[in-house]
Amino acid sequence: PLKRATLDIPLKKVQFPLDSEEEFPYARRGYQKEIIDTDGSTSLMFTVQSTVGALAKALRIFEENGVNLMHIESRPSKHNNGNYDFYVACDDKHGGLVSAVDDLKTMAKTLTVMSRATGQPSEPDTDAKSGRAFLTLSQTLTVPWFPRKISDLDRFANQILSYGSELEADHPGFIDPTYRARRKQFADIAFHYKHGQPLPKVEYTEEETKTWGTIFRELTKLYPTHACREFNHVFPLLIDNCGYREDNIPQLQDVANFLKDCTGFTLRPVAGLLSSRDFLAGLAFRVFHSTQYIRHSSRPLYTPEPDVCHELIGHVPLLADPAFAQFSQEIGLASLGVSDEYIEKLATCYWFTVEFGLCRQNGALKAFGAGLLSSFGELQYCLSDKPEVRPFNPAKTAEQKYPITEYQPVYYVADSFEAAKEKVSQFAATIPRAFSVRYDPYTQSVQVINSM
Ligand code: HBI
Ligand code: NLE
Ligand code: FE
Repeated sequence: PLKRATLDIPLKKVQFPLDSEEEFPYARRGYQKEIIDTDGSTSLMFTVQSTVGALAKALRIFEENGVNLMHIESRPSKHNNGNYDFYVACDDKHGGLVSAVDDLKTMAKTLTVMSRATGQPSEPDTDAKSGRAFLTLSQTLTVPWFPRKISDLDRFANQILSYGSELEADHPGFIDPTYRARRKQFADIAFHYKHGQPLPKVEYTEEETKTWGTIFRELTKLYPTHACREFNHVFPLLIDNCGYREDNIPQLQDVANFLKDCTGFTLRPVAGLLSSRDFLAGLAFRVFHSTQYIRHSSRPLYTPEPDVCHELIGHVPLLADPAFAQFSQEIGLASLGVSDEYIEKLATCYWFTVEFGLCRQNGALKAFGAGLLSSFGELQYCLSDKPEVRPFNPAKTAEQKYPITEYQPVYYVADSFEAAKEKVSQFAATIPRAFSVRYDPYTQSVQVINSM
């Protein structure tokens, strides 16, 4: 039986640039799903029996339905003798895609629709014995659109999540009009950024630099005893090479140059919070979306939101570590095209490692999570005897609920970045997905391989 492809589930849209006060992107999570339906963002993957004219017949279907093809690839199917896989990207300006999909179903052996506008994807069946995902013949799947090349990340720029209910409306950053105007400036810079451009240079105010200075000074006191070995190894290099100083907020471009040399990671300015799906997809390309604004000066030592201090002090040092970079990319690759349910699980694994992870080194607990390493308050708390600590185990950790505006009640402990990466790959292999992905660093693109 054929399943119907769902191509247009309406989701709430956010307009950008944001001008009304209410739409100012602010807090983490608790937000609704807001996806702008971008054009040209649907791809289809289908398999046809290799007979004379099979491709021409399939192409005619697009033509007849007024669907413009922007890209096409073909290759022999992996397991099905005599079958060919086609991968096409199309632009559905005239709305003929739904009926083209219907027509294609009459001839295609399998059909996968990957669409930015898809809400919940359908999932492939899973073989009871091997646990592997497979497609039955003529089964249509919908898969959420995901970037296939690094410049596709430009599409995320206008998909910023607006504030949720969890951050109190009396938060200083929320009511101070000068601060809000400044935040709007930063949002505009990021909104106009395109892949390949130099990272925008920002002149920070005296007040902003002072806030950074307070954080920098207090945190650097704790690192020798509280941060993991890899972090303490890289931090002095950032001081030497990237202008990390108490009286200077480093520029994203200088930091990105350094990261590029260490692990190939790059930074991209981002206007605010991205959805977990988009944020994780960036990691698949070794791109870290970085905010450039700074937290409100009245509460320097803890903020629930990412800001330039959190990104540069918390995240950047470990993105320069090869094993950690690989671990981060692994989570990113595992996330491409999976269902919302699994995005949530991977985001939770990300939360308890990259953001709030602990590790054991020479018998002592140390922090490696960026949310800990950028918060003077939580960095002390996490190694005290107050919170609970458990071993990191992706399948179980992925189920853990967590607060986002206060210190974590539970932390997870990884043995090493290599071991954590291995565990994440094993977990990723259990996620149902009708295709596998392979990252090609030469072209900075993801190859999609029909794995049925
Ligand atoms: N968006 N801009 C931005 N920065 C983050 O650190 C971030 C995000 N979206 C989601 C997210 N982090 C994670 O906590 C996970 O949900 C992936
Ligand atoms: N709580 C962190 C800090 O104050 O730097 C930010 C966490 C962002 C996830
Ligand atoms: Fe973060």
